[in-house]
Amino acid sequence: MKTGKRTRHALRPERQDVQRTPGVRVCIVLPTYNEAPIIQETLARILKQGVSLPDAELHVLVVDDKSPDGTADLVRAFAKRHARVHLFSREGAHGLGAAYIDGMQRALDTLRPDVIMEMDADGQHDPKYLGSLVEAIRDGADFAIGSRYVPGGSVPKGWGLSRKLLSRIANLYARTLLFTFSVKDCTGGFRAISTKLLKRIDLTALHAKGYVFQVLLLDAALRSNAIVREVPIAFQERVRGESKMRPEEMVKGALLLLRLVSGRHLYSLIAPSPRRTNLPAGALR
Ligand SMILES: Nc1nc2c(ncn2[C@@H]2O[C@H](COP(=O)(O)OP(=O)(O)OP(=O)(O)O)[C@@H](O)[C@H]2O)c(=O)[nH]1
Ligand SMILES: [Mg+2]
Repeated sequence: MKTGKRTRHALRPERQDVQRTPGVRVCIVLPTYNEAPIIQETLARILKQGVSLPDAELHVLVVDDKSPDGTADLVRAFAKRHARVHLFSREGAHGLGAAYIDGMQRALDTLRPDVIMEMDADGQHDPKYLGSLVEAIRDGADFAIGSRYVPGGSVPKGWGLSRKLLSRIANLYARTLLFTFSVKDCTGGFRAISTKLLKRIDLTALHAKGYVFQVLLLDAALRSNAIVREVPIAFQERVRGESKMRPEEMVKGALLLLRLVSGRHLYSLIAPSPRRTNLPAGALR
């Protein structure tokens, strides 16, 4: 992608030295909460698309938080017929971020993927984009974002002005706090991430049970010098089931982000940076 103006988190240019990986294991981590009306259809669409991914072995790990509507039973039944679909039924507290953190760790430990993907189970993320997201990683990116806000990307036509504005404002807020204006979509949840990068990130240190996890994971990736690339997607309307996004969770997420990031900025102001000391550079290592 174009690097645009240099920011503190300016994206590094595409690596020239990266060899295209010959074959990849991809694991989609698919969080679900009350997605019984659509989960089997989503899984079938993913597997159908997976067949056409060149040289890729695609697995799906559904991470369900004891959905009262029986989502897990439907996944279990589906997984009996499809060996590459797996169910992880989480106990205890739920939340999108917590489900991703546990799910990614489970995927890394048990499925040994080269690429981990994030995706919604509710049909809003069209599996037709799986190929371009995986390709972006195979071509040298560490973190590929299915982006609604780059040319060619879009939000659902049915969204009213207030929904569009809310999404834009949330994104602008995140980009400003992260100081990362070269990434256009910081809040979306359709992504491919190289395992190499994920292993450099301490997932348990991301203080995010809820939706703000998406922003904090991107932040952690940028701080690990990830090469980020955005791939345009048309984000679909939810056709069945109900949104779990609650206004109070958005407010809580926004405040948490402010607290974490401003705390960090404050710390970098008061803590001596290597450049401000007169020790030789190597002495601090
Ligand atoms: N395991 C788990 N999954 C969740 C939880 N909350 C949401 N999800 C799943 O995360 C995905 C995204 O949630 P949505 O409620 O659709 O959020 P959204 O797509 O950002 O918002 P809408 O556009 O309003 O649908 C869906 O697959 C949900 O089932 C949770 O607490 N635990
Ligand atoms: Mg949704």
